[in-house]
Amino acid sequence: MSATAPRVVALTGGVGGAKLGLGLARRLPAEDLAFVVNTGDDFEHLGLTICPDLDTLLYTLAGEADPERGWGRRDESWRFLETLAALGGEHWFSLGDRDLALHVTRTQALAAGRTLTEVTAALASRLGVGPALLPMSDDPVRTMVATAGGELAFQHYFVRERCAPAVTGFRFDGADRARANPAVLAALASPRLEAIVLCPSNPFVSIDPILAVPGLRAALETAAAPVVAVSPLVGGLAVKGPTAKMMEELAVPRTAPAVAAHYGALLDGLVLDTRDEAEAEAVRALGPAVTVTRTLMESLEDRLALADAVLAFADTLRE
Ligand code: FO1
Repeated sequence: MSATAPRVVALTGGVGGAKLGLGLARRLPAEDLAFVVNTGDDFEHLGLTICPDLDTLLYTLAGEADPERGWGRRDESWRFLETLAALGGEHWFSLGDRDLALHVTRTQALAAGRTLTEVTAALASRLGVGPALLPMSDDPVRTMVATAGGELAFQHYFVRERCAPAVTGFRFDGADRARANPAVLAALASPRLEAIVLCPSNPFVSIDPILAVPGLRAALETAAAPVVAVSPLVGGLAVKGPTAKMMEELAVPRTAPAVAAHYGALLDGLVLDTRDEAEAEAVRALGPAVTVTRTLMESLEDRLALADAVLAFADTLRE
C-alpha cells in the first residue's frame, strides 16, 4: 500500500466520486493520492460481505468498471444470478459472475481475521491499483434510510426499492462505536497534505457516513490542507442517483448554497458547474471560496479537466 503521507486525500462513495477519483489518479503519482471510502453502503448478502463503494472505485481505477452502469465489472456474465433466480434465491441485487469472485475472496479473508483495510489493499494490488483505498473504518457502519413506511437498510432502499420511498432522514448504525481507520487519520495529519477533496458524491449517504465516524470530521477540520468539495448538482439536478430527490424530500433547496450549508464550517471551497454560476455569490456569502467549471464528467477528458480544476483551486486556497 502507498504511504499514509499523500499530498491529496479524496473522500468518495458511488459512481460520481469514482469518476473524479479516476481523474485524480491519472494526474497524481500513486503515493501522492489516498481515498477515504464510504462503507455505509456495505452489507451482508448471501453470506458475503459486499462493499459497493470500495468496489466501484477499485474497478474504476483498474479500468475494470462496467462503462454503462458505472458499478460492477466490465465484460460481466450473469450465470450465477440467473441460476440463483431459478432456484428461488434472493436475486434483487445483481452480482455478476466476475464480481462474485471478489466478494468471495474478501469474505474469506475477513473471516480469516484480516481487516477490511488489509483486504482492500491486497485486492487493489492484485488489480494493479496504486493509490491507497482506505475504508473510513474497519468496523461495520451501516446506513439506514428512514422513510414514511419505516426504516430500510441502504441497499434495500437503493436497489430493491429503487429509491422510490420518500426519505425522512438517515442513521449510520454502528458509527458511534466505529474507530476511524488509523491510516486515514495519519493521512489527514500529514504535513505533506495539500488538498482534501470531497468528490461529487451524495452528501447524505456517501460523505455524511464518513463524517459520522468519530474523529474524522475533526481530523478534516484541523488538517493543514484546504477542504474543497465538488457540488453534486448540475443545474439543480443530480447527474446520477437520488441526491436531488432526497433534497426535495428533505425540504432542502436543490441549490449550491444548500450544498455549502450542508457541509458547513468544514468547507474552504466549493466547485460549481457552469450552469450554477448564478449561485456563486450566495455560496461565497456563506464562507467558502468558489470556482466555476464544467463538472459533468462524460469523457475521460472531462474527468482529467475537473481533477486539474480542483487541484488548481485548492492551490489558490493554500496561498
Ligand atoms: N446498483 C443497482 O442499482 N442495482 C444492483 O443490482 C447493483 C448491484 C451491485 C453489485 C455490486 C456493486 O459493487 C454495486 C452494485 N450496485 C447496484 C451499485 C450500488 O448499489 C451503488 O453504487 C452504491 O451502493 C451507491 O453508491
